[in-house]
This record gives sequence, structure tokens and C-alpha cells, in this order.
Amino acid sequence: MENIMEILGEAKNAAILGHVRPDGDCVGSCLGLKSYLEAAAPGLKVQVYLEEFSEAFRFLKGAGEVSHDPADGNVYDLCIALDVSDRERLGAFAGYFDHAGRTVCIDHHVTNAGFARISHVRPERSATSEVLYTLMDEALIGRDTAECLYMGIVHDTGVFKHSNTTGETMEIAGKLMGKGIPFSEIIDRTFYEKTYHQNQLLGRALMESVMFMDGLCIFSAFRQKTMEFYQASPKDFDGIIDQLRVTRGVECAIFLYETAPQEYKVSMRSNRVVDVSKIAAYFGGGGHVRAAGCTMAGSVYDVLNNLSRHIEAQLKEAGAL
Ligand SMILES: [Mn+2]
Repeated sequence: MENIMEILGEAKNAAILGHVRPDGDCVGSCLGLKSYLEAAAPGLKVQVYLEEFSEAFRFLKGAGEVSHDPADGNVYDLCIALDVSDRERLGAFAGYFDHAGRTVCIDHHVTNAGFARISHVRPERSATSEVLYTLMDEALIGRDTAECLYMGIVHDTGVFKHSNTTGETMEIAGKLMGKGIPFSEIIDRTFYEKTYHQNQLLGRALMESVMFMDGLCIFSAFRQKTMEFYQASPKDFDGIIDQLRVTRGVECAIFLYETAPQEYKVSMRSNRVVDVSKIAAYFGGGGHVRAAGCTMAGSVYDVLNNLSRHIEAQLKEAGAL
């Protein structure tokens, strides 16, 4: 596919779907494509369906018209899934996909095996928002579309920092900036901004963190009574593990929070050596080499003892201990 217009055909209406627990790239892609099609295909009726998403993305054009209803009875000529790596990830909205006349998926996940009739998957691209840009006519990209796509790229690259960021990513971001978008504000308001509450929890997690294994590891944990005191929910913990990870000298960071008495949700990050996905998989979880998670039973110290054995074994094997 060279241009997004190729997929429209005779369609009079289209549904745009993203993945469960929509992130910045997912919301940016969906709203960016909707806003683009309003300019490029004015006759086409477009409806975006997504689960509830972060309040911070509300400023994007069209955010207020997103439907959260998985079964409104509408059937579409065309269904476009964005940033969705497999059918399962459509969650409750899969029905719109299954009943649509034609299905298209535009994505950048290397694991996407092609579940739609037309798949356009570009794993070398940092974000689905970046893939979409390459399928659009530059002259038809307005400021609203640019804001959406820029936000998507910012989120999936961790503000142009992750290894998926390429020279082309930066060129595309530059083109989007040229549309007159408030780029500093988009980055601060949607990526870095924390509520007072989240900052208090981050502060407390850092204050109470403990380094072990000669400073190669660090952990922090929230027990249920502390979470109740702050009325904290899991989304308030975003960013804590990343701050622990960048502690000087640390190879492996662990953050735990209690989900039920003596049961902990475990997040792990590593910097160079430890494959945390292996450890998470051993305890029934999963993830990536440098970022993974699982759920474990026992006290904080039971959990840490169990994890430490695996971390230590990997460090020894790599000659780092
Ligand atoms: Mn993405």
C-alpha cells in the first residue's frame, strides 16, 4: 500500500478500532486517521471505537466523539484496525471487525501475523502514527491530524529516546512540527505530566526503595494499606519502575504492589544484562527482554528472594557478578 486512499474503495462508512487499554500511539493513530479522512475523503462517515483512555488525550480533535459502545448494532463497509497486533487485542470491539465488509490493519508490531484482509505492517517504524504519516498526502495533513500523529510518535518512542527512533522518525516529527502544533505542550501534558497524587506515590516509592546485591538491584513495594491510605490505583504507579531503573549502578529494578493479601503484581526492568522476560515467564508472566512482569504469591521478602535467585544466576552466567 502506498496511500491510505487505496483502501477506501466504494466504502460509504468506516469504523476505526484500536487495541485494549489504548496508549498514546493507539489513540493518536485512530484520531489522526479520522481527522485526515475528514479532509481527504469528506463523503466518508467515520466512527472511532476505543476503550476509555487517559484524560490527557482529551484535547485531541475528535476525542469527544469516540464511542465506547462495543455493540451499537452498526455494521460498516470498512473496518480499519490501528496499532493492533492480533485479533484478540481488539477486545470487546471485535464484532465491528468481524461484521465489516472489508478489513484492514495498519500496524508496526513485529509479531503481527496479518489477521485482517489487507495488512500493512511496518516493524521498522517507531509507531503506527509514523506508519500512517507515510500513507498520507502531506498537503492534506492539517494541524489537528499533525497533533494526533506527533503525540503517537512521542509516546511510542518515549519522547524520541527508545532505540526504535530513526532519522526518518525525526524527519517526520519535524514535518509535523511544521504544521504549527504546540509540540512542547503535547509532550509535557500527555507524557510527563503527573497528578499531585502520582508524584506523592513516586516520592514515597523512591524514599522507601532499597538497593541490594551490591547495588546492582533496587526494589520498592506498596502494600495494600499504603495504597488505601493514598487511594492509589495501578495507573498511579506509571513511571515508578522507570525512575528506579535509572538509578546509577543499577542493572535490575523491581517494583511490587499488593493486589490481594500476600499477592503481588511484579514489574521488572533491566539495563544491559538480565533478561527479565525469562524470569517473568518462569513465574507465569511475560514481556520483553528489558521490561516484563508477573504476579507472585507470598510476602515482599518471599517474592524478592525468589526473584533474586534468578537475577543472580543470570548475572553470574554473564560474568557480571
Ligand atoms: Mn504502537
